[in-house]
Amino acid sequence: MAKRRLTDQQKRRIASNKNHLSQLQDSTDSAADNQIFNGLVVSHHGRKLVVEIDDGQRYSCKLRQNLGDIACGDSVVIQVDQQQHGVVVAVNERKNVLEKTGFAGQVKTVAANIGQVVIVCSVEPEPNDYLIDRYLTAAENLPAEALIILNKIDLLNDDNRSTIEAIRSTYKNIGYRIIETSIKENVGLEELRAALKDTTSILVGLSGVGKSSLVKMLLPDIDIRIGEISTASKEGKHTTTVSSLYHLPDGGALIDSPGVRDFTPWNRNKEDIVNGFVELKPYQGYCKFSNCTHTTEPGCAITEALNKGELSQQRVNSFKKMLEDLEESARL
Ligand SMILES: Nc1nc2c(ncn2[C@@H]2O[C@H](COP(=O)(O)OP(=O)(O)OP(=O)(O)O)[C@@H](O)[C@H]2O)c(=O)[nH]1
Ligand SMILES: [Mg+2]
Ligand SMILES: [Zn+2]
Repeated sequence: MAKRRLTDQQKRRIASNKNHLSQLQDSTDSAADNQIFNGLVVSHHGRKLVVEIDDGQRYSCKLRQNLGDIACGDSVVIQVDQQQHGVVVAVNERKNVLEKTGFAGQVKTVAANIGQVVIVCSVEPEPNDYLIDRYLTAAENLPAEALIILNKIDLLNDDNRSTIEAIRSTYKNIGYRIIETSIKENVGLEELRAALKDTTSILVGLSGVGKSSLVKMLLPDIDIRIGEISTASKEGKHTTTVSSLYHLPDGGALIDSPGVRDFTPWNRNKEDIVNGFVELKPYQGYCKFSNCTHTTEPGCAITEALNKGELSQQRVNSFKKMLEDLEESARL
């Protein structure tokens, strides 16, 4: 590969990003024999990242300590030495960033520059509606499109049908798109393929719902681990441990992420929660009491709408639970 220094255009682009100017100057001082590229973070594990540059070449890169939390989907500047070792020297401005709270309340970056959050649920393991609502809140606040996948519909039977029906109608009624898929029976895959075109989507959801299986189905040639689910607990075994980005043949990219283990919401404040429940927004501010908890107060606009059948009880429960969880985390 031809040795390349920073072009004037690259210099201008980077220099315009004031946050990273000092980092870049720092790096170019010692860059005489190094090549500099713009690239995309396609996987990230600990302090090691894999960065893909424009021509498709991938470099395993280290991370400068002062750059903060970098994630899959980040656009970065890397410096590659003669041994082909890369170092990330700057992060370009992000469009958005998806975060979660891990153990002990620590906020972790899941992915950056997301166009669509694809919430993958399955017939087995059974969907968790509070988790779906948390992801929808996150998507609304990024902001990014939200899409719900109901995978493994080949496993529908008389025992689980009503649960799945309830999920389907709740989210369709408030305007979210749901695609039903089965990898086993080849259902919904073309619809999914079309929905993923020309944007960067991240697959999120419980372990074992089939996120990696969907990626494998769309990109049969890639090497990706698929895990069995436990026959006893019907839960996944956390097979995927690192988020990875894959390019789709029709345009667009797909990030596979590890199944969630913890249930701590990552809402920063009450406004995020209010903004996250699209169908509740029209009622906000119409309760008699400004500090209404929407439980037993008279003149509660949300309770009235619930009684009229205009809202879903499950969604209102999630809304209240998210507000309670936020208060609780503020007390900690
Ligand atoms: N019956 C059925 N099984 C499926 C389907 N899709 C995936 N599976 C199975 O579900 C199990 C879990 O699949 P994975 O793709 O590893 O799940 P995942 O969501 O990536 O899980 P984590 O990486 O742990 O988060 C595997 O045994 C798959 O074969 C489907 O449509 N129908
Ligand atoms: Mg997986
Ligand atoms: Zn109220």
